[in-house]
Amino acid sequence: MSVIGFDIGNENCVIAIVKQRGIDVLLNDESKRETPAVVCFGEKQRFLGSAGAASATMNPKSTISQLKRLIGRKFTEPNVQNDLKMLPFETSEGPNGGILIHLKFLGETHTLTPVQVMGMLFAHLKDIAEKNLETPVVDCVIGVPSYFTDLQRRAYLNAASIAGLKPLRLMHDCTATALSYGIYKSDFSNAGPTYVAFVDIGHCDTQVSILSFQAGHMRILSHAFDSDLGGRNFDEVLFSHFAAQFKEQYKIDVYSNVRACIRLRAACEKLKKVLSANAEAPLNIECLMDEKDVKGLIKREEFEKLASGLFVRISVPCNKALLDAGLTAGKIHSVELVGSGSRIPSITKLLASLFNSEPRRTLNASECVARGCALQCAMLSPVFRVRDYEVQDSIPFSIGFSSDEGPICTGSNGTLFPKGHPIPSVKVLTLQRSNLFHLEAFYTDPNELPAGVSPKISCFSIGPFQGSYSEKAKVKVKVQLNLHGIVTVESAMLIEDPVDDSVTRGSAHSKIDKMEIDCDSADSSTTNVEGENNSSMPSKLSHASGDGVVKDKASRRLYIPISENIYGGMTKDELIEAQEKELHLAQQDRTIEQTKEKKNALESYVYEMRNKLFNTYRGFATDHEKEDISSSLQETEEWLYEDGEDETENAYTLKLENLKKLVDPIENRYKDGEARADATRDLLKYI
Ligand code: ATP
Ligand code: K
Ligand code: MG
Repeated sequence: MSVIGFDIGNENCVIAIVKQRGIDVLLNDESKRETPAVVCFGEKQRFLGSAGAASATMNPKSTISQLKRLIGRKFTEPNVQNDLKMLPFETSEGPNGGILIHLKFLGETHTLTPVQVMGMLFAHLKDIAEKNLETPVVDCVIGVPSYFTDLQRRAYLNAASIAGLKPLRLMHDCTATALSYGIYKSDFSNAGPTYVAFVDIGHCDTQVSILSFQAGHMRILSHAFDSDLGGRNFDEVLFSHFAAQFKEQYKIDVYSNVRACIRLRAACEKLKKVLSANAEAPLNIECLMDEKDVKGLIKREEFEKLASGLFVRISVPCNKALLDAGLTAGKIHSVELVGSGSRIPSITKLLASLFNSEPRRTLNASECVARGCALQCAMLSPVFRVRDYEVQDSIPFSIGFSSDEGPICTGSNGTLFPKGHPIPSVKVLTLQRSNLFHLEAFYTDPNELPAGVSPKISCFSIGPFQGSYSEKAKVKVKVQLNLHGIVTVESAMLIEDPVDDSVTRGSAHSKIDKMEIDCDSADSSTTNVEGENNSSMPSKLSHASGDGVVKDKASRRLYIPISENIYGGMTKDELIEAQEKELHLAQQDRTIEQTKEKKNALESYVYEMRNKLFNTYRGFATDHEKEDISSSLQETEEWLYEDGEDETENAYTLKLENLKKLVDPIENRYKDGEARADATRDLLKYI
């Protein structure tokens, strides 16, 4: 069983694997270490990853990219609408407020969710890994941005499950980076923690995390981000600049032409990369539109001026991360810069002045997330032995719960897991209920969330209760913030007290209720929270006094059924349907691939035999045979270019078999002849 780490970027994906001696990054079909996050629906088959990116300009309307931007988001979010304007494929609002992607494929219209398309990408990455390793790949750890909501995390898990993967953990990108940094380092002082800032600037986002390292242990102090600022924003600055320039200079409006937009954007990205290493860069695009060739030039200084607003924005999450970590720049031992978007030279300058220390590039900027994920996967897998190393991560958003009877008063605004709370964590709520009730999970502070994100998370129905309770019974609900950073209700239990022989069941209950009501009135809460496996919360927030009864060994516990409704999420049936659809599409692609292979095999057989017939096999066939075979080869060749151009796998196989029937006797004669000649030679040797 192999352990794998995936970095699913908005632009590039990286696959890393732990080997006995270290970590390797796997190469894709094109021997590249990064695989574009693109799924293209071609004329007959899907093209995934590198092949997808290669077909993008040919099939703009059916090439799906920037999935990370779309997954688990609402169609009407302003940021989503902005992104969709730049993407050439067709979309609409789904029944649950999500995004639907519409495209034509194999003569049918398909409606897909971003989760389904992400599932295809995962399946492709799984495929690359399996081809490399020649073993099935299931267990994995997947990198996610720290700002991902509960819904987006669940969406990644669903996409992975569509592909047949089992994520052992969704790991925050910067935490993965920090793990690949910290686990090998042995020079942390024992005197106290070493603080390191990680800045990851990717294609669409900027993430900053501050960590505290000690021997054998790393802890996240803060996660900050701009979920809407990455390399692509710099491309856009160049794009608008040249679009305006070309409008004036060449009288063309690239915005009116989808293909011209794609080509100019791609050229601007290249230009930006050239400017990272050169003081100026030229832009030349032939036949951009209206049969006009365009030319331009830009100096690095001018680019920096155009992008000055973006540089200012990078400092915002950096300062936020320091503030949330409770540290000043002077306390930061080093700043590690990763993500390929960070290769713009001015970014290094900016960070140097902000943190008062020159940023370092100790890690491989494009591979560190995947490598860290692979390491974490090895640590979580029972098959691998990895040195003991503790990774303590935290959630970036405060999460609270409310029930039908109003907010569950714990922290401020009903917060149960405050921002910065460790992952994973469990808390137990003690409630008084007489039958089925609901618990709502929500983000308690909208200001912490990326703009436009809904604070609603999920609703859990707890019940019905077995038996009837005329008065409120004590219910213990175990709420979990799991390793993926997702909140769930783990279990709900009805606590029945031991029935004293002399007391009836009903009266035993009213006795407890009274005690709980006493405690409720003391702090106007019907809730009692216990922190289980973390120490940062007081173990009791309300004055519980019924403890003696609950802890009584003889009390009975009855499990109460729980059902969950994830706002904007997928149902189990939808997931199964998506898995079946993916299997079907993958099978279709495989059939097309096999058909291509069979067609190629037939084609090369024709050429090979024509050649051999007049050379190698010349002396082994009669003139009549040669004529016969020759014309069959000719016929097959013509068929291949006409009626047989687009045939089934079976048709090609059959043609090949028919040709072989004619050629095999001659090939056999030739082989016999060769064998006899060999035998004669051997014999001569011994004479
Ligand atoms: P994200 O992390 O946002 O999901 P990602 O992980 O796919 O995206 P990366 O691969 O880290 O993103 O970075 C891609 C970005 O880096 C692109 O915008 C690309 O243009 C930019 N980039 C790559 N090389 C350079 C360079 N030499 N100079 C400037 N920018 C570069
Ligand atoms: K990446
Ligand atoms: Mg990235």
